[in-house]
Amino acid sequence: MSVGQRPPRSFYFLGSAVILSTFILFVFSSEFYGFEERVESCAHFRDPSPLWKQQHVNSVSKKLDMEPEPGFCNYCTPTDEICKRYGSFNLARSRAYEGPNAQLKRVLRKARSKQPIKIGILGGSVSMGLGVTPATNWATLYAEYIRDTYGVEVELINGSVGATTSEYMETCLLEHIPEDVDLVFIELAINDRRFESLAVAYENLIRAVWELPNRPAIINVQIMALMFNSITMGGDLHTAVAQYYDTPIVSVRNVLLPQILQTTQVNSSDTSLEDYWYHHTREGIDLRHLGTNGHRMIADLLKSFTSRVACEGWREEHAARIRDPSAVGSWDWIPGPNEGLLPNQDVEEYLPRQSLFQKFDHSTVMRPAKPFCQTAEGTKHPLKPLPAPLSTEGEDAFQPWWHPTRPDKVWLTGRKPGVKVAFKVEASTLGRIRLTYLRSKTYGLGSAVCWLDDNRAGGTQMNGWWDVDHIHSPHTVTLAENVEHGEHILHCEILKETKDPGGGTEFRIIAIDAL
Ligand SMILES: *[C@@H]1O[C@H](CO)[C@@H](O)[C@H](O)[C@H]1NC(C)=O
Ligand SMILES: CC(=O)N[C@H]1CO[C@H](CO)[C@@H](O)[C@@H]1O
Repeated sequence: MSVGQRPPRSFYFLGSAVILSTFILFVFSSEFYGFEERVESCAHFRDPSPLWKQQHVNSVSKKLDMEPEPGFCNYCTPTDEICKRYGSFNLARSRAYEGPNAQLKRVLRKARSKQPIKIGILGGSVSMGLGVTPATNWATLYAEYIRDTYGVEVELINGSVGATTSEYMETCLLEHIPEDVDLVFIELAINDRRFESLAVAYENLIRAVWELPNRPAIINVQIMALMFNSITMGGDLHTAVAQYYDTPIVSVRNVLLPQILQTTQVNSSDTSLEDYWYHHTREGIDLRHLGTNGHRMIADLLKSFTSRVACEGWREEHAARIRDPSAVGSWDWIPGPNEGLLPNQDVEEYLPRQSLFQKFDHSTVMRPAKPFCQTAEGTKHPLKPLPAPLSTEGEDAFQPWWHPTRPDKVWLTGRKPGVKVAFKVEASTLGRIRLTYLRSKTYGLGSAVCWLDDNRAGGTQMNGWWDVDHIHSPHTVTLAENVEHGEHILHCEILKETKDPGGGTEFRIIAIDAL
């Protein structure tokens, strides 16, 4: 029955509706009342009044021999310089996902106990420092902040790589940061395009970092590029993954974009904000790379975020010490065994057993990630061919080669048909083995077949020649998925046949990796 056909409501009808809804309201409120009697609401413990908080914190301090709150507890008080500069409104916006930060609190506790902290950065060209000096790079500023705040030794390892994606970092991260890092920043939001495959790779990267020996804390830094076909980028798919793994996100875009949009709406030729925050080149403003001011903003947002978390951690520890469960900053009520909706289990630093991209079930437990990666340019993990007879030896063998004008670009190169090369690879979480090789129209590149273990018949042919002008580009092929975890042998052999019209048979391997 459509709205127009509805019969007029009689008084009787209306009256019964009122009685009915009153009854429902009664049932609901008595239900709710009953619930309130059983379990006290969070509000009971978490009085939102700032005045109450203030008094309470003071009383906690009194109980602890007046131990004053540390300096980093000054969030948006008159001594908070960062809050003065950006305003609490923008700081709040920058925290795209905040979370409880169990890992980061643990790392900051370590810093407070004066143990050295190792910080690793896995980012793109912005974090690498394109457009700024090393001293004004956000990573340098942040490391200084930790050093100064806690008076500890901080080792900063900037493992950023220009023009890289999560698909590379998920297995090759240990080429760029050491295994024993305490804190890892991931800055790939504008390097990854908005492809689901890259969000999956990003998930693999988070799992791989998570399982490093020190169980490092992860902070996702999302910056902003405004030169692509859409404003939304891979980072927007990362956000869902980051939340699933309970890793915080600090977003520059959340802060800057509304400002830029509004300013240009008022005056469309106004570029003052872009000029201020971004890097300038001879060709003009570079809307991919933040400049010195942009780097300072990233560092400031991260400092503000970190001090908030540090303060919350400090308050929790102090509250726990005096066993006052209602103290500010302590967890909300923990339900007893027979009440509440959440079981009292420790999920504070729990790595989800399933991938976000799998169907939920009760039995899947992903195997620990053991990222495996060897690259032709690698210094820590270079490509290592196995000895004869698995690999051809002598002057025809695959060997590292680079053009004299570009010594930074290295390929493991073989040239003659029949030349073989083999590598030991180790699969873990996914049982996935990949190879990356170079494609070019003009380098005289031929084809190779690569296979795993004894399965030559199931091998994959790879063609180094492609019909694309002026682009000499890496291409990654998945050779196998869901293979047994553990060691495998990856074989390649150069073929006689080639797609190159000039008859070239050279084949250049860039990397092999497994997860
Ligand atoms: C708009 O911005 C441009 C560039 O900053 C400036 O030259 C111009 O005077 C502005 N126009 C108005 C109406 O403010
Ligand atoms: C500030 C800083 O540490 N920059 C370094 C980041 O990492 C890249 C790659 O290792 C270096 O080239 C930068 O100097």
